[in-house]
Amino acid sequence: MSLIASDQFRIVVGLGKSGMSLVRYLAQQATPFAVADTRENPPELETLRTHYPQVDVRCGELDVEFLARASELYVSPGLSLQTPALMAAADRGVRLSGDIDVFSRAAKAPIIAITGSNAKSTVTTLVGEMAREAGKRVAIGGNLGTPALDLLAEDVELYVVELSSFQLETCERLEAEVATVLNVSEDHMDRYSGMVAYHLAKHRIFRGARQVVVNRDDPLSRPLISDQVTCWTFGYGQPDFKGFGIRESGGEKYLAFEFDPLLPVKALKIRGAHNQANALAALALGHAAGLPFEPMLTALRTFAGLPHRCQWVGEHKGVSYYDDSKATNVGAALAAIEGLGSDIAGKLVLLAGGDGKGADFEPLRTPVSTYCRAVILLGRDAARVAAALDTSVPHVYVDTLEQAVLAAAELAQSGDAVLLSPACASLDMFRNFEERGRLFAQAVEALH
Ligand code: UMA
Ligand code: ADP
Repeated sequence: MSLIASDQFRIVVGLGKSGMSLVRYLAQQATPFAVADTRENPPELETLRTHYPQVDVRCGELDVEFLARASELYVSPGLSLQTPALMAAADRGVRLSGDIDVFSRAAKAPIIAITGSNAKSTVTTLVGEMAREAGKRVAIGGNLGTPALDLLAEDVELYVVELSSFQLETCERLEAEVATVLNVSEDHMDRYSGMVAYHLAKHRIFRGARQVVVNRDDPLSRPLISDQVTCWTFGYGQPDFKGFGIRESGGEKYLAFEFDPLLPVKALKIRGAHNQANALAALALGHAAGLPFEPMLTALRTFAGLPHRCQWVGEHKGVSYYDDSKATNVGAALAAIEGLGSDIAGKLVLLAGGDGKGADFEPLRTPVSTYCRAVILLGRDAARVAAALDTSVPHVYVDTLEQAVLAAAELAQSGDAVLLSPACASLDMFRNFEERGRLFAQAVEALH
């Protein structure tokens, strides 16, 4: 393949899952391209060499001269656009783009696009289940599992994609049928210059959207849109026109649309007030996309939640244990503490700490004081978490998750819940949040 600068020549930067999906797509389209990755041995190198031996791959430090030969770079969401070599290529007129732009241009069916600091995977999966239940040929993925480009197929009737702020940074115009920013709270402050930059990245999801879904309880979720764009809302309060919310009828709480109750809250399998908001968001997105209520409500009745998201993993001596290992930021832990704390008879023993990603833990102070009997701390930023909490709630420092579970079991009383909701990433001690959650469940099992 020749490397003459041309309007056609692309370079895929980053050979992980999304990079490999671009390779497959570009090869199928017969678009000339090469691949670069800063790692000596990127995860998909073997796959590329086996199936596309003719493709030029450059591993190790990015070479600006090489990158500048392309008209466009498809940059991995894992790489910051502030990477000096990428900025230098952009200065030389190379366009920086990503897999989501390519996906949106290629997709022929409507797209439901979901971002937010938290609850993306839960809501994406739930909307996918609703569409399936409604008999639609639906493809579900994006940041969640299958890269967006790998979802493309002729017979798909609806795409439901979870998008991260990293993916949205390189997305010029998504043109979703329905788009939402579920909520905005601090995350990834090790990658962004501040909340404004993070917020701007998330709100790129609304570019070209025909309908939007807004969280009434979070002003940062509200886009600036024209009157032509239909706006649906969700939130805990009573809903009004075009709104989903909670209504009481006969002393019972219901998920409701406008003035009509739809489903008793107690029919939901997913626990906590935050999951009621997630159910309402999913209903709003599905309704906007034209899904009928009946199958959507069936999906809500059966959805038991995703692993590691406030997942019940066992009971011991009258204490329930919940794995919320996916709570890798403060906003997520906050939702779990308030959501579960207000839902149980006793108090919470919270397990927190890990890689704090530069976050401010101050917002945890009041909910921890209100709902927690004690806090067990572990990981690199344990002391930083502790420093933000009220000293009236006892703190215990431990070195391992096994010790954490033993300490929690000692302190918890019957009717309490032990909640692993670390407010931190797991990477300082574990391979990923899944491993942290699995080891927690094993330690709980070992109590018996
Ligand atoms: N990296 C390099 N050099 C490179 C390219 C990547 O060092 O040239 C490193 C970076 O540290 C980067 C990591 O490798 O963070 C992963 O990059 P990758 O290109 O190998 O990633 P993919 O396998 O393509 O996975 C990406 C998303 N990862 C990130 O955004 C970090 C996956 O989201 C997503 O599922 C996948 O595309 C398919 O769309 C994961 C994630 O952690 C689950 N997302 C973050 C989150 O949810 O908080 C945003
Ligand atoms: P994401 O894909 O955005 O990380 P998940 O659905 O995987 O979202 O949930 C991650 C964590 O976010 C959960 O473990 C929970 O602690 C928290 N969470 C769930 N629902 C909400 C919500 N509505 N608001 C804030 N945090 C939430």
